[in-house]
Amino acid sequence: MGFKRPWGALGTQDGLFRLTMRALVLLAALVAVAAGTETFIGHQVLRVTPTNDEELQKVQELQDLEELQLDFWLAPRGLGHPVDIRVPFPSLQPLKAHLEANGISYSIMIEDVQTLVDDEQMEMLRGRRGLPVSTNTFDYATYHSLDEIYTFMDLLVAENPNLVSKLEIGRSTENRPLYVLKFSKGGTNRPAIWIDTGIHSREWVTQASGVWFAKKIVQDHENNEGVASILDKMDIFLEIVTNPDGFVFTQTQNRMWRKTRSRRSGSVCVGVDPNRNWDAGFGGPGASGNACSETYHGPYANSEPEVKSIVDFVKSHGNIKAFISIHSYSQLLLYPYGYTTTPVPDQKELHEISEKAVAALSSLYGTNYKYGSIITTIYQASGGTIDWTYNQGIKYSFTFELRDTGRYGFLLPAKQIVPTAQETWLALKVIMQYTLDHPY
Ligand code: 0X9
Ligand code: ZN
Repeated sequence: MGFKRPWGALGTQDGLFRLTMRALVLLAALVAVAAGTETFIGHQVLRVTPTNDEELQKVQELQDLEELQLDFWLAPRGLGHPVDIRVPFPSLQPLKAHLEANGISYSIMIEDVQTLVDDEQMEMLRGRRGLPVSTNTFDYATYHSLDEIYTFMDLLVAENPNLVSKLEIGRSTENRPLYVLKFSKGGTNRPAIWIDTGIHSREWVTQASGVWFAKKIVQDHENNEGVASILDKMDIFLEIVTNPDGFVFTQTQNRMWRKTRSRRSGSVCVGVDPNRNWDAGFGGPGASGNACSETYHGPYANSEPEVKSIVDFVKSHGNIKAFISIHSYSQLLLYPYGYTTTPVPDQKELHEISEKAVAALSSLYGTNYKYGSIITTIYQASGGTIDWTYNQGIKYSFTFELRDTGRYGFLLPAKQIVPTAQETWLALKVIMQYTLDHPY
């Protein structure tokens, strides 16, 4: 009728939907600001891939520039390996100028971090109807709160009392229970497999995968293609939310929180890197003594209750034969050591198992994984989980870095949860089956 709406397609249902969505996102942002939640508006994730020593040096130096508040999603690993940096909006221009001045090229992996955080938030709110009531109707394809995951565990135990039980191995700094699911067909102190997810709280696909593994174990516990033969001889222990304080913090205050939430006098900075706090090369190169660093090793080994509780559990159990600690992202399967270049005595065997596990993983969706020792494949990291477990005599000590390779990084869309868990499960089964077949 000659009248043109200034907002284009808004007359259509689609336009209305988009406007509603935008209003909801805006509302969510306002609620976030009101709640003191960290926002990432205008933050970008930049990728730099050093190609010579000078560039590598320059990129490494960036880690010490506290004023820029850079968040290294992928720390420097060496020549030819990408470094991913979340850059707050005010630091973007200075950093880009600095890189350009030094002739270092970069690409933008994520244009606006907050957009992905908003998308994730919207996805979580979609279809949320209170706490889960059954593990059969539980939505495995979305991210969940701590309460939902803890309720899921109770449901799983209640539904399968002869297979699943829940242990409290300790309490977090903020006094949250540290729960471990035990899958057992009986026996006393059978040889066992340990799996943990979520020790770094922002690596959300790992806790979500842990939930999926728990259900999968129950579903396949009588299936010989599944875990029947494994569970006939061994127990499985699964700690899904290994860093609950950090996890709650990622959902209420700061999506990008990695560490624990312990405080110490003399520093305003909170938290310890729980993958630098173990008693294996503790405090050595590849960890920081600066309490404000994302790789702060803590005041002493096992200072974090989240770590100490596992240490005590592993020691008192005394019969753990495989220990698998799950992180994201990068698509890697790693074995010790991280703190020293000295190869482990079982290097050849661990390498062969990794090759088979990665082949199984890739067979499902073609996801490409690399594998090797931590120090040769990623970087030197001291005080790490599996270096300690290996030195305790747990030969089959592995750690995964799940999807992806950086398109979304820690903000992996929820629709990738189930495929990630499914493919990872194939690799886990290879390691568990090998452990069963090679008693020691
Ligand atoms: O730096 C780390 O702790 C690990 N990378 S992460 O992005 N997940 O923080 C790498 C260290 C190697 N050890 C393990 N992956 N456990
Ligand atoms: Zn991690």
